[in-house]
Amino acid sequence: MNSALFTHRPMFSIVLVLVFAGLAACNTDNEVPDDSSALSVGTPAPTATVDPGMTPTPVPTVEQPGPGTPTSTPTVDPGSTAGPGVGQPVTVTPSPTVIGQPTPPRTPPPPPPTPVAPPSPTSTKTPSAGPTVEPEPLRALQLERVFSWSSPTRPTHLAEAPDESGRIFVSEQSGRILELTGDPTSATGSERLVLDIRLLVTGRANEEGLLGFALHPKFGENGKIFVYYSATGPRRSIISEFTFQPDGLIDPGSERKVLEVLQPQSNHNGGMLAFGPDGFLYISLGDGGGAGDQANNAQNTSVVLGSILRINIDTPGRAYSVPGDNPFATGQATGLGGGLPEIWAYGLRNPWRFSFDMETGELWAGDVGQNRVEEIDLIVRGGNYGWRLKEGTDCFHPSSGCDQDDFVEPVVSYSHSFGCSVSGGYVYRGSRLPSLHGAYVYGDFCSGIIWGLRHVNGSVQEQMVIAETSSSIPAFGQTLDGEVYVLTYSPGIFRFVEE
Ligand SMILES: [Ca+2]
Repeated sequence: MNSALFTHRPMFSIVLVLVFAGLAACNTDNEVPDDSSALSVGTPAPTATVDPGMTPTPVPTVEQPGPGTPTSTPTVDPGSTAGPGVGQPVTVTPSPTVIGQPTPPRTPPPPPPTPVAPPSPTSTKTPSAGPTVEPEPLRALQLERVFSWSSPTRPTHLAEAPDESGRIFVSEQSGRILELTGDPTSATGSERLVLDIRLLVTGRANEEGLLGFALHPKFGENGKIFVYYSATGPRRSIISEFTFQPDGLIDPGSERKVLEVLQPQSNHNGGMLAFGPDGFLYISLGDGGGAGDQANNAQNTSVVLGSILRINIDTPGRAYSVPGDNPFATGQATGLGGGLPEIWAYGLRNPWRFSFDMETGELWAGDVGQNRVEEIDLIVRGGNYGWRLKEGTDCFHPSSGCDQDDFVEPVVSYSHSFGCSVSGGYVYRGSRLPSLHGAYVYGDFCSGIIWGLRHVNGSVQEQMVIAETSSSIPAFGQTLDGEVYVLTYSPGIFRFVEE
């Protein structure tokens, strides 16, 4: 049954108000979402469902920026000193097969993000049974092109099917998903188009499009894939389920809409989808766009904008249900002390990419800043990440004297001297690179800088620039063996290598 779209009525109203308020005049800012947070991993996925309390209503649409995507207007926020906005046409130096090779150090050298008091770890997930790797100190790495026969255009995500098939998929912002087959390091392989919904997806703006996808944890049994895309009439974000056919292709006619969210502006759409170790689907949504979150959506828990949501999509007969242990599962959408039941964490500006540490279950996110600071967060249940009162560790609104006590501080942050739009990555759990094992890898869309961050027992133990590229880096991907891949506009997909 195709149906069930929803928008909480309160939000629907607010969105409409925003639309008519003519926020179009807002500056465009560069932002990229990221992921963060420590989920209570290891806890049995509650199957109890709490009625969201919302009846499926015609879902309004909203748009969000693509990877590091710029706002509806592909213009760089005048206030930004950084490079081109994410997702914008960025001048990329034709990259050789290997990027990151003898690259002259940039000036000024990227300063290590400022370590900030990290949120207390809440993850308790049992480490997965994998090869035991003794971590070595972080070191500079090179980037080697892989899947050399494939050059996805404006890639947004890469993931491996969570079964034994070894199937790897990569999405393009325009609305296509490709399957890559073959040894990543071999000279030959194949690329197959498995889904093309370009006619459903709008890409009018830099931050809109097919922004993310997630394969169902039981993909091997049900062949389900969830896709996040932007649509028009009205402008909205749609999260839909599709099903693979026996021939290995996704049936475009199998769409079942799970959630629709009106978007007042074309930028700040979040767009990441991922299943947590608890089996629930997590969804990132930006603050609604424009600049400065003029409507204060991120701090308003009666709207889903500026949040990471957590829902149970395995609910027979319903589009989805809300896990009983969501922070506002039994609350009312009244703001103070309550909120929409789908919200897992809020106070986020544009959490473009987030991911779960496949060993600890912690939820890492990169939240794209406004004009000055990019941040990496560990997302915890019910956490308020501070936007728009704070941008990273700085006060934003008000510009001084902002509340310093009630927000979860970033794990690390960096100024726009080193980029302009953070692309959250993954914790490397592969066995090939001991120096990267257990380190969270993230980058900046605008500067092409990639950092490694080792966070141990709630503290930043190590952090350094592990690679510098001349490419826009919209996102990273990870395969089941823990390897981390770098998606670029160079074009091409890369992996880290030593020496
Ligand atoms: Ca923040």
